[in-house]
Amino acid sequence: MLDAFSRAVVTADSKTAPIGGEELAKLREFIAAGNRRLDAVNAIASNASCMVSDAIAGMICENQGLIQAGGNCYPNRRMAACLRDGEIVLRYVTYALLAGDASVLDDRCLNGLKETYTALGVPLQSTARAVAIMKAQAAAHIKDQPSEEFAGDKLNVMGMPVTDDRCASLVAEASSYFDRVIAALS
Ligand code: PEB
Ligand code: PEB
Repeated sequence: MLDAFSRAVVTADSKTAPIGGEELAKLREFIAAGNRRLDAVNAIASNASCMVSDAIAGMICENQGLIQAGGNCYPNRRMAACLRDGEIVLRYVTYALLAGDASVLDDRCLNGLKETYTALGVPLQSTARAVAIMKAQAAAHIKDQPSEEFAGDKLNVMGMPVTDDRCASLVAEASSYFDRVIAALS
């Protein structure tokens, strides 16, 4: 498992080069933006249970066969496994966002997941849809701009200090981890 720092070391070592100016500049930026990164992780983690249940509910709203006999969220045992899996995926995305590197997600969550799902008959497209909803939710929560339209009375604004760009680079980075999950299941 790597983070932004160990990744820089491994990359430099593979080139038998010292850690160069550009790599150091990237790490300097990683540190300078560290507090907003922690806020982004906290924004997701603090809303995780609402996000997961909403994402799985949204996936089911769009494909109600999932909760009918023969669907992969039927009976309750499978519904529970599905909610649990949504929570696991979201948790590993937050680890990757904290570390600034996708390896923890790749190695400990995505490695073999498609094969496992295929063997169990878990529908990959529905899983990808739930992950895509979580991607939209995470972006809204990192920006601290979740809308009432989707949240109703569960709306949770963290009240974080707001930057001009609403942490656009962290939104993009988090989105790339969700895209990685979707790509691994396609
Ligand atoms: C991966 N998921 C399931 C299993 C495993 C995982 C290993 C089999 C064992 C079990 O049931 O616990 N576990 C999970 C994961 C890690 C891990 C990601 C990473 C560290 O250790 N069904 C749906 C939806 C989807 C779903 C599309 C999004 O219709 C999930 C939720 N996963 C689902 C279901 C099962 C499962 C197991 C329903 C149970 C399948 C079954 O028993 O028939
Ligand atoms: C499911 N939720 C969101 C989206 C969908 C759902 C389809 C849009 C995803 C996208 O853009 O691709 N929609 C929902 C659902 C049905 C449906 C269950 C069933 C009929 O059609 N916001 C908060 C809470 C947290 C939350 C803490 C409620 O403040 C969730 C739990 N859902 C949330 C967020 C978004 C969202 C989308 C933050 C992102 C969009 C936004 O807030 O504007």
